[in-house]
Amino acid sequence: MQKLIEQTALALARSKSNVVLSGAGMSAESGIPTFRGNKGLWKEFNAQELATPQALRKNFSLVWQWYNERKKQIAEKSPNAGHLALSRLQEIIPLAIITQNIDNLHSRAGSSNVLEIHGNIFKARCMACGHVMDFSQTDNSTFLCPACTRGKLRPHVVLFGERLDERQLQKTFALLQSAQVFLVIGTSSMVYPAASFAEIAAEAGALIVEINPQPTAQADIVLRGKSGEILPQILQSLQDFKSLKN
Ligand code: BJW
Repeated sequence: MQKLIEQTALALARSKSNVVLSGAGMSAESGIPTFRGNKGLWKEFNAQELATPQALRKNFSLVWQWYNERKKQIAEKSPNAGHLALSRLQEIIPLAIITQNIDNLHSRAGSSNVLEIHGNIFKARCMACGHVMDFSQTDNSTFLCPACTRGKLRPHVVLFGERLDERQLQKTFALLQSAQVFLVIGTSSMVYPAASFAEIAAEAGALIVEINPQPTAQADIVLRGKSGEILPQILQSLQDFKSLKN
């Protein structure tokens, strides 16, 4: 494993464009449940009833209740050693982060350049005019948009069957084309379009590194383990290279 970590650190140090794709496993060590697997959210909750536009139309308040509960739980959690290592890496090497997570933990760890392609649970969006705003309320009332004053607010998240934001997708595809190293961290790679990003980056010439305790995507370097343990080791190794060079 140490050799693979050093190989990854060296590749990151040499590359002009490093890109991370993170998924729910990135936040597992912060105590936020993943979606799939034995203890995943989809074992306990029905995605069709809670995370689709049909559910939002049929049972608006139930969907809000579910997101409010999760918002309260997430607000009590903190970034873990993996989030902090990525944020520290951004100070040393060029590194962009594409995240499927809506938990805001990359930003709270101090990371910049984060594309939240599935939205952000601490934001709401107007169903009439599309205005997006910070939204910390967790009571289950229906709120109207302060911008247009007529549309209902919904959670600013991407539900199954909904399109991802076009501008975010354009930025994402530009990153996939330019990436020299692409780190796939803590995602089962089952949900599209994110599940196709590693393949697109590989076709464009990126070295693919996967960090996950379970086998998932095809990768050139597979670091089998928890991101909160492996990312700090990559950071350490990269700092060692840099100090040797100086
Ligand atoms: C660790 C770890 C540790 C654990 N360290 N790792 C067939 C039928 C129906 C639909 C489709 C279909 N084929 C394709 C689709 C489309 C659909 C889709 O992909 N479905 C698949 C399930 C098949 N996709 C969509 O609908 C997307 N939109 C779209 O495609 O639009 C196109 C369109 C075109 C034209 C008109 C309209 C639309 C939207 C997808 C939105 C996903 N939304 C959710 C909910 C978001 C809000 C919320 O959080 O509530 O996003 S679902 C859920 O899955 C969430 C996640 O972001 C996403 C991905 O999950 P992730 O992150 O991979 O988590 P897990 O749990 O799956 O995996 C965790 C991993 O971590 C595991 O591998 C562990 O081993 C690992 N791990 N501990 C490192 N410590």
